[in-house]
Amino acid sequence: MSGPVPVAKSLEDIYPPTAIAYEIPRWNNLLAKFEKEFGHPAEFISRSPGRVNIIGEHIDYSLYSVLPMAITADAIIAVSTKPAAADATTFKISVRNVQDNKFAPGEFNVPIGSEVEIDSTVFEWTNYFKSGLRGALGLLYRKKGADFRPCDMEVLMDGNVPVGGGLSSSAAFVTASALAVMAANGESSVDKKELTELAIVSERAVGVNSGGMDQSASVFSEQGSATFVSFTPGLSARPVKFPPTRPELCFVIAQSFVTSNKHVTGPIHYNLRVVEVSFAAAYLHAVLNPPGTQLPEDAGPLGISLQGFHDTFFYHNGGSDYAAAKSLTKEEELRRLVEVTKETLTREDGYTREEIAAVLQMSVPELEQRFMARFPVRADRFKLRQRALHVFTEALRVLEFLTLLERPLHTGATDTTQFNQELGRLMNETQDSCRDLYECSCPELDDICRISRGAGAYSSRLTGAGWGGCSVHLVPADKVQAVKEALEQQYYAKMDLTDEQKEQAVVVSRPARGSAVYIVE
Ligand code: NG1
Ligand code: MG
Repeated sequence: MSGPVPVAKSLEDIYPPTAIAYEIPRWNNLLAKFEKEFGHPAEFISRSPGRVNIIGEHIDYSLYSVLPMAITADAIIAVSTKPAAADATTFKISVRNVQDNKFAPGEFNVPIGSEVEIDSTVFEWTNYFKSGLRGALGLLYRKKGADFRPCDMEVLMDGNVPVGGGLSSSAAFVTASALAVMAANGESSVDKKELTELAIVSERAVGVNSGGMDQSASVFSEQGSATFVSFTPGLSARPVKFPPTRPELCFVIAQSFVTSNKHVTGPIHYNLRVVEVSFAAAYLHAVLNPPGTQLPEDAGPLGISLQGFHDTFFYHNGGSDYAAAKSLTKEEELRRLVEVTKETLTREDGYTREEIAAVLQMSVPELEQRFMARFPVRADRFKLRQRALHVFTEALRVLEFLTLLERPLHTGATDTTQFNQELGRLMNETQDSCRDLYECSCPELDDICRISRGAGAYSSRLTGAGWGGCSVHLVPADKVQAVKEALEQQYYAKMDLTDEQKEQAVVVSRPARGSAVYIVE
């Protein structure tokens, strides 16, 4: 799946046939509006989709593999460029949104040769463009040298991934923005891996210490396949097809309409979880690996990860279980880690800063400086046991899910109900673990899952960060309507929703394509 981001020649190269009738007027509107706003036509459009995560929740930042898929909804960004004037010390970016009643235009001048500043304490939609810009510029300066002069850009964006809904509108926007900046500055061929890596790091500038699942799904995905994303050693992604089943399987996405704004809740939700799993990695390492062994610095948001502990535990020369590892499969390694976590992290009620600092042989201020300085968190106790148990069991479920998908089904089987149910069981276990161990569900999402399973879904679970947002359901094709109706009657009817919200509430989604550039002729 590596290689350059494709340059699309027509919308058929980007969308499934069923979406074309909707996309043509949308793209024409973007181009017409661009010309009206800026007085000349756009040169190209960059595009990156949202995603739904099938399985592997809250483990990407612990560097365990995940299985998301891109959706059709996306961010499309029309762009025109102008070379920076010879004597200019800054270049200028003008960013507008098709929905200008909701998203005010932004204009900023960036000093040539310096990093783009982003104030993550102020929540502005243009921050997402800036974060793509910042990442792309970093790469461009590295590639083209210090003399490189970025061009001025005029930008008009249209996004139809629901915001704050767990479908990663943020990653769609950041990756499309970074791609736009690369293409604007003459990179006609943008490497998918480079684009993804820069988008992962630069999205953190917006204030969320996120993992790399969303950007990977958004860039790498191929139509008709889910995307298996791994983070070690290095980022990689490969397509995974669902085998034909009977009954046919559908992915249904249902909104909870509970908006979880990570910029507000980060210190008690998302960013806190990143700290908790990093603490767990350091703690398990300190107790279980031989003194003097270093936990390797890695691509985790805080520079260490449970995956790093895992590798050190089994594979570091002199690491404690080194010998045993030789005969263990990855699944068995994870089962062993579940056992040692239960034996080592025994406190159900969480650990204090003092307790963690003592085991890590640091002072509390040192601990805070190391783990909580860049992204502040609010907690007195840190639930290392529950968080680590979620991560190891979820990483295991992802592998089991993949094994099921890749095990050849009996071709021509007239009934694959058992297989469908096995997939469903794993996804349901994810929901239980998210609710009980990771505490990232909410009563509304729990309700949605209960209703949908009651109406015939094999499985229902939150998708994305949780605490609100979206849910994903694996549903036999002949039960989709029943699930929809049950959710309408038992969940949405109680809410005060606009017509647009009602229309978007429950949709069937098929694995869609990743990022692309389209040159306007
Ligand atoms: P959402 O909230 O759906 O964008 C977030 C993270 C992911 C991953 C999931 C949980 C961002 C950009 N993404 O997704 O990296 O950790 O939560 O699995 O914050
Ligand atoms: Mg997001």
